[in-house]
Amino acid sequence: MDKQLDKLNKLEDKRQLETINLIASENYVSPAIREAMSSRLTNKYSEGYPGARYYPGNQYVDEVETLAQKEALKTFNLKNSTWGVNVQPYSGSPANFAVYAAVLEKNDTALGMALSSGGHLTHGFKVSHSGRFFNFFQYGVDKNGLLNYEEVENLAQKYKPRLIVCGASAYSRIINFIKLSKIAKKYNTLLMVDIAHIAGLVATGVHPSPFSAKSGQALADIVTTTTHKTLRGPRGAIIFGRAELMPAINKSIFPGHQGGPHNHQTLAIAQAFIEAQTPKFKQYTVQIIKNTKTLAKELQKLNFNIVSGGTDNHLFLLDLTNKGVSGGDAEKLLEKNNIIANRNTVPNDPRKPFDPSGIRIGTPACTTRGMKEKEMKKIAQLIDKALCGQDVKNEAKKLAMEFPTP
Ligand code: DSN
Repeated sequence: MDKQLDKLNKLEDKRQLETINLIASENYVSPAIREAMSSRLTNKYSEGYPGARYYPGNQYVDEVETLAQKEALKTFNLKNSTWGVNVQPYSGSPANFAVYAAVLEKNDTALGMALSSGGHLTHGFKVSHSGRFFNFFQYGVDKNGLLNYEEVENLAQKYKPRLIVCGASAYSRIINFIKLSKIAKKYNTLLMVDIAHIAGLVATGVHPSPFSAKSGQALADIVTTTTHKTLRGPRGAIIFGRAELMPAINKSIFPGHQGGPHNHQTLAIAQAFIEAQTPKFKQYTVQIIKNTKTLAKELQKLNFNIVSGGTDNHLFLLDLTNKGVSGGDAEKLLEKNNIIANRNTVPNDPRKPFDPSGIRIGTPACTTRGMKEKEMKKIAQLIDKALCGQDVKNEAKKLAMEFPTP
C-alpha cells in the first residue's frame, strides 16, 4: 500500500483501539469478515442474478450469492416458499429507495417515522430523495417518547397510503409489529419494516420478529436491513420480500438502481449470517441488552434524562437539556476524552438538528469487544465526568485498550 495511505490506515486502527465506541450504528467485524472483504471477489463483474448473469466467469460468484441468500433466510427462520431475499444492495439507503421504486409509483403516498422522532432520512424526510419522489407523511412518538401507533392509524385512515414504513435509528423501545401490521391490513396497505438497527437482536429473538408473530400470523410484507450494525457484518444491505413481491424488488435493484453487485461484500455478508446463527452470537445480543440497560440505569442515577425513560434494545437517547450542555458540545467533550457517541435530536427538540439537545448512546460495539455490566458502570462515570469538563482521557483510553478490537 502507498506509504501515506498505510499510515492513515494504521492511525485509524489505533484510534479505534484507543476509543470507547458508543455509536449505536457501529460495530467491529470478525477477522473472517475482514478477510472476505479483501478477497479477489472484488475483481469480478456479475450484473444479474445467479444463473442469469451478463458476464462470464461467474460460477463461484453464483454459489457465493446463492449461499448468502440461503444463510440470510436461515438466520431469520424464513421459508423460501414464502420469502425471498436480495443480497445485492450496496447499502441501506439504496435498498430502501429500491423498495419504494418497486412498490410505489412516483408521488404515491406512504407513511414513515419522522427523523426528529428517531426515524431515518430514507423514511420520507423531505431532503432525502425518498421524501422528494414520494408523498410521505410522517408519524412520531407520543409525549412519553413512545411510538405513536394511534397517529400511524390516523394518518393511514386519512391519507390511504400504499406503503407504511416503520423502523428507527434512534428509538430505544420494542416496536410492536403486530399493531403496525393490523393497521396495514385494516387500510389495505403494504408494510415495510427497516430493521437496520435491530437486525442482530431480531435474528436471535431478543427483539420480536417483524416477519411473523409467535402465533404464526404474518406481519411485514417487506423487511430491509443493513448488515453492519447489530448484525455485525460488513457494510451492505439486504431486502427480504414476500415471494410475490420479489420479482419487482429484484428488478428494482438490477437493472433499476445498480450495476454489478459487490461480490466481496456478498461473501462477507454470507460469513456474517453464518456467525449470526451461532450460540455465541445469541449470547452477544443478550449481553448488548444487559449492557444498554445497565448503562442507562447508571446514567439515570447521575441525573441524566433518558428519552422514554429507559431502553429495551441496544441504544438510548440522552436528553441533555437539564445538564446545560448541547448535543454538539457533548459530542466534542466526549471525543476529546476518547469516548465516541453522536449528537442526536430528541423528540420535539427546541434546538436545530446540527446542534440538537441529545446524544445517542449504543452498546453493540463495546459488547463486541467483551465489555460487560462492570465496564458499563465505569463508562457512565466517565461520561458524567467528561460532560462536567473533567479530563478522563487516559482513564477512557486505558479501559478501551483492555478490550482490543477484533
Ligand atoms: N447512519 C445510521 C445511524 O447512525 O443510525 C443510519 O443510517
